[in-house]
Amino acid sequence: MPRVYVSVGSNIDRERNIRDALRDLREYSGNLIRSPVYETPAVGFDGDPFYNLVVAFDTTDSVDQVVQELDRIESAHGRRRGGLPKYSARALDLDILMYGDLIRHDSGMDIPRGEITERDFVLGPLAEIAPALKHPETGEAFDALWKRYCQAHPQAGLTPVNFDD
Ligand code: PH2
Ligand code: MG
Ligand code: MG
Repeated sequence: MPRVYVSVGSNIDRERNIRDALRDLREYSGNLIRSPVYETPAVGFDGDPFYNLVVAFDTTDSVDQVVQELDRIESAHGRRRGGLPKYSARALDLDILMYGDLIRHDSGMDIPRGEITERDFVLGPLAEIAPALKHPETGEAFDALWKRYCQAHPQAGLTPVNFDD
């Protein structure tokens, strides 16, 4: 059964939206693993800081079904579909990072997601919950990728947040 990894972010009413998203993801998957929650400066635009984390769960659903469910949860929590510039404030953003070792970069899919190796708020939490797991395309373990990222970006700032859900 494939394990799915999902990046979770919010910078609008973030406490409530992250909590609601975790509840819905638990209800959907039954076996949610989550990283700590981090406060991170908005990347790519001037805006309020985000809460970000990464979650994982095992599923028997297809990748298309998982993406559809993530879209449904986003929409249920104030996320308007379509028309959102890539870099803008968002109530809830659920981005699928990996679906088992699937590689699929077509028809709107970017799996494994390029952001995994580009964003501290994705790679850091991912390396925490899956340190020994290997990137499906490069074969490198996420703890090694994160170590290298931190060496290359000594100013990278992930601030852990106390978050009860
Ligand atoms: N998501 C974006 C754009 N910028 N910055 C942070 N810190 N966290 C995000 O999740 C994020 C962002 C677009 O999805
Ligand atoms: Mg995103
Ligand atoms: Mg998104």
